[in-house]
Amino acid sequence: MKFTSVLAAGTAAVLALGLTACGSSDDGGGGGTEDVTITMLPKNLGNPYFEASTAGAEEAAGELGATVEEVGPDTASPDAQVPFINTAAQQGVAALVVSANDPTAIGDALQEARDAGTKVVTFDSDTEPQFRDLFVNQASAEGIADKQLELISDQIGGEGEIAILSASANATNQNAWIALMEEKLASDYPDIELVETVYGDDDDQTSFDKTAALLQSHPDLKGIVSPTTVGIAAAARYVSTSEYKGKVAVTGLGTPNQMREYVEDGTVEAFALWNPTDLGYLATQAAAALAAGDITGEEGDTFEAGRLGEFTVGADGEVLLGEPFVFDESNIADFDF
Ligand code: RAM
Repeated sequence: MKFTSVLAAGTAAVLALGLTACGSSDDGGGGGTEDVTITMLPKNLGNPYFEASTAGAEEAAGELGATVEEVGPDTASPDAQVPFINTAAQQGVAALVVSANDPTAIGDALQEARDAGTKVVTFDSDTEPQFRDLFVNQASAEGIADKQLELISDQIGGEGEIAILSASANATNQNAWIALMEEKLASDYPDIELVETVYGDDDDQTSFDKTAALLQSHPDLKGIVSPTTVGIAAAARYVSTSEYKGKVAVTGLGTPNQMREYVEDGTVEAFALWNPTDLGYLATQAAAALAAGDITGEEGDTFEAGRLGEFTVGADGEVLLGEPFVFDESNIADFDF
């Protein structure tokens, strides 16, 4: 897939993901989105993935007349987000948009915020469903798991030892993808053996060190799957200047801006992701629709999400952005996030 250079990268990404601009306006029956206050709470600060999702949140808020403030912890530990949730509730913000570091550890804090009238949207990494009004999911967990297995299998010739370098040990999103990858490996990839799963905590240095340790402990390792943008970038950086370059495949989920140099230098053949800017944009549109009373989060509710068009709430209060997209040498220059 190729795009002309006159297209803005964000637009190119939207087109690549099969999403069309629509420009429709909020026509719901609620009180309007103007002056709605939204707190954006990523897993941790300093991760370019979440910087992109917050940029999408700000874009949506600008269109809606709402305001967004991003806050968050430095580390992606299970309950590090609790004080930020408490503060948002005390401030009486209309909606909280959060990527959870743990499915339950922030549950009580979220419930208190909801009792105080704040709508809660999880995006990227969910909590258990009872703690939030909606989950804006980037792609189906099965689709994300399958895509990463296809990539690693292709890159190691369908056989050999692989390891997983994940984010934090409690992350809802990575753990769901890993569980599905384990199941699918057992049923569909009999010649690939998952020898170890390690956790880099979405911290660059920890992920880098865990990569080194994996390669030392498993001399026959043929590939590393890292379902986190922080992990895959750190693994690729380690491998790119090591004896393993060209011998050990690195794939998983990455941002094009962080991975470009490793695709161009041949360390990485291909990896996947969705558009995190669109994800933040959609989550903010959903939060504003809830806050304005246009939707309640019931299955079947529909809302207009600006340039992304209309979305419908599915089972368990889930809204789906789209499908994962594969980046490789042929298209990586076309993206800027
Ligand atoms: C990291 C985070 C995020 C995840 C991406 C793929 O940025 O762990 O939650 O969705 O990777």
